[in-house]
Amino acid sequence: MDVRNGMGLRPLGTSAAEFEQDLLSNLYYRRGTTVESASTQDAYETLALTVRDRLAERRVRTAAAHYAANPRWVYYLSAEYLLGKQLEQNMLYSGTDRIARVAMKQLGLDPDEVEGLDIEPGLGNGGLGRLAACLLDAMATLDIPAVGYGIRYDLGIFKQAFKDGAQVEKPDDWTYQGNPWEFPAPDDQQTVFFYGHTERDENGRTQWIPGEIVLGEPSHMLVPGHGTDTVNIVRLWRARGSESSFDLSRFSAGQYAEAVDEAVHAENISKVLYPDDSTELGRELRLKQQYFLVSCSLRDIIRRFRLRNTDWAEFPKKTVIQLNDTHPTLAIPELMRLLVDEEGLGWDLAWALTKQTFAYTCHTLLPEALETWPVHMFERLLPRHLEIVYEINERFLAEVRDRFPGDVDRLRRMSIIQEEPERRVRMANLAVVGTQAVNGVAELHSQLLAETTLRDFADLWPTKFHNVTNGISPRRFIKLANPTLSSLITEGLGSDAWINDLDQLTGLERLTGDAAFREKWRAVKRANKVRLGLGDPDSLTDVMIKRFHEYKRQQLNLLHIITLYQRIKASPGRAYAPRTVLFAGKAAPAYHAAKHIIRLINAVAAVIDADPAVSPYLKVVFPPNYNVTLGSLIIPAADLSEQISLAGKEASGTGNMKLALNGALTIGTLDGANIEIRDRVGADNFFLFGLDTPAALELRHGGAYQPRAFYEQDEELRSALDAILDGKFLGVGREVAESLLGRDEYLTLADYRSYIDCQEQVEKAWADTEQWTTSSILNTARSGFFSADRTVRDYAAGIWHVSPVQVTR
Ligand code: OX2
Repeated sequence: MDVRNGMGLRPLGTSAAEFEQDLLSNLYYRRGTTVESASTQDAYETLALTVRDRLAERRVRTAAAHYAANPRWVYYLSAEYLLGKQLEQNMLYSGTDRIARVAMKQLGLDPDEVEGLDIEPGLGNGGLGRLAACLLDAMATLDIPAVGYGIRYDLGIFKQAFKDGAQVEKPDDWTYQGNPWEFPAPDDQQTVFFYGHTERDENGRTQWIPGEIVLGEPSHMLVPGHGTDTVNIVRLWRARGSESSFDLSRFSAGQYAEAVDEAVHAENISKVLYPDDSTELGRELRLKQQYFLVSCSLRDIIRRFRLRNTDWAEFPKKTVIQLNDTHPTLAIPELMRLLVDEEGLGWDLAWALTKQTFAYTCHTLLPEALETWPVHMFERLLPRHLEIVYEINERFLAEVRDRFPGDVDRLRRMSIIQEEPERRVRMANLAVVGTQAVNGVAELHSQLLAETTLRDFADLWPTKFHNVTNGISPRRFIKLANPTLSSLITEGLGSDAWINDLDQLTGLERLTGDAAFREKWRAVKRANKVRLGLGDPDSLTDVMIKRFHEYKRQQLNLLHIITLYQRIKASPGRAYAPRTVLFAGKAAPAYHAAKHIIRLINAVAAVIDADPAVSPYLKVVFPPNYNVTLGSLIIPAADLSEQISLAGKEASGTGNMKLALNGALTIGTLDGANIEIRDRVGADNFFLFGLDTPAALELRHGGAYQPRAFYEQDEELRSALDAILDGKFLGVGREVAESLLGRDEYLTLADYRSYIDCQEQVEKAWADTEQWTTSSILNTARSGFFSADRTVRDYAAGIWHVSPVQVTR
């Protein structure tokens, strides 16, 4: 049924002429202007609305189909989403990309200029936030009823700029010009409590008397599926002061700042993504954000449940809530509070329902990345939740005591409350105890989680632990990012069905023998380098794009660059294969060691650039402000993908998958999903180096690791580090060299020689263009497994137990 007809609305046309009419109409009625006087911003907003209208119609039908089916829903709770730009994606998914451009030209508008105004909502930091976006995309594409919940931060991830080579951070006021993709939903506003105390009422029920009340204002963006009519949503909450938070009498008395004090305080909750947590207040704000997200979302989930259901026993049958890392873990005690205190359910029933409802994805192995909150802060902000956590813990520890009598050490390790050196709430322990499934994000990661980080829990509940290897959206990361390669693949395979069925890429394998296809393959890669516009398109484009973190080891890449530089300086006459090394990524504002690495890279780049003996062969580029948009330009241009973290540290990586899918060869360690990439693309098409996890653990924890010994034994390594220490690179970066010679936490010096040798293998392979082309095609052909569609199918079958709901016309 066409819902519009039922409502007396005219269907939206599919021709360029009809699109043009709708553009004119939206320009007139929504922006109050005409083509003659429209600004580019008017044109952009109008284009967005005209595209959005086509998806809105599908959204209405999706909501109707879902309501009728009363299915089991997936609710994805995440503090971060890196959705990327919306316009191009929504044009593709609504099938309007071609007609929209024709219509704009008809109206005398420049499509590229207009589309250039689309902005990227940077509501996340890195892989975790982008994974959330890829999974939403795949859920919609697979017709899974789902809602993503998050926070509508006023300011997204900071904009990175360089000043004298050092990172500086600028605020990202992403909705400064408005956001045409957003639908406000004021009717679904929620009320959130903070602080205060608890009381027992006459029935023995606990009541939380709050000390602060904040409003959660929802809006949503559309999450269309590709090649289907399903349009899901991502609902984002923004904090608002309640009406009473504005003090009119103070305002009248001229106390303007004091008058809005309370409102500002409330609104600060959704002000910035991950506020600086180097102060106590900053940390409390972050905990507040987490509870704000959880409280608004759970009430909304319950509201939605009640539209079609009355019996609480049905709740887990209709609801699965996936916790994206520990940030939304407060949802567990919050659901208990709602069920026990507000709904009057008994503890045991409430706990059974809660546990069945939740699942938890862990994204790290680094102990320092496992969140804990001081008990005193938790208690002040969320007094009732602390009582509930204590109760959960007490009952849980009784179970452990039963299973492992007398094992006091185990109790201490597994307790949700850490006692020493300070009492803290361990969020990962709470997340494992309160869920029916826990998963890691790559095979190695899941295995290590069960053997090390969460070992005691895996002993207790072995079947609770799963692996779901991450994946990426083929729509975003090849179809949209790499249109020329996509066309070539479609031409080679004879259809574009591979976009929603990425395993079909294996059909490219037989084309490795087709000379004309190979020629086109190389031409596409070259054209993508020209499009990127950084460095010689005929040079080996060597790419490292990711957050800056010592465990990821950008410093190892840098040592290789310095070694190359010194080799060229030492033997200038030789013919070196030109290489462009590209870095992109941000460092956390307070992470000084990472910022030193950034500064040193920029200094090395400048020194090389200024040296005519070296610059024809080696170039280092570092475009600032890496984000989804910039990634989409870099990834298609890469020949070599640097995935060089210390083995056992990178949970999965997803950039590694994007680069392989776009025909880059990987140089990498046996870490995270690199292992699965290598298994699939074949060892011959992957450059492996470095310690594996057991060797790294032994070296690190054997206590005998001495980075200085490597420095002393290896002349090239010594000379690279000495150059930094001697101030050869604008006097910058001594901290980096000193840290490597001091503790070298991530065994960079131990892996240096193996890495350098492996890079020589890369050079040899690059010299054989034909062999490289074959490897490149095979990397793409064999990357189908890394589609987020496969990831979502794994979640659906192994953890969520949900089925698709078709949206019919
Ligand atoms: C990242 C992990 O570091 C990365 O390895 C993984 O691919 C990504 O999550 C998606 O699973 N914060 N970000 C991550 O983990 C945490 C914690």
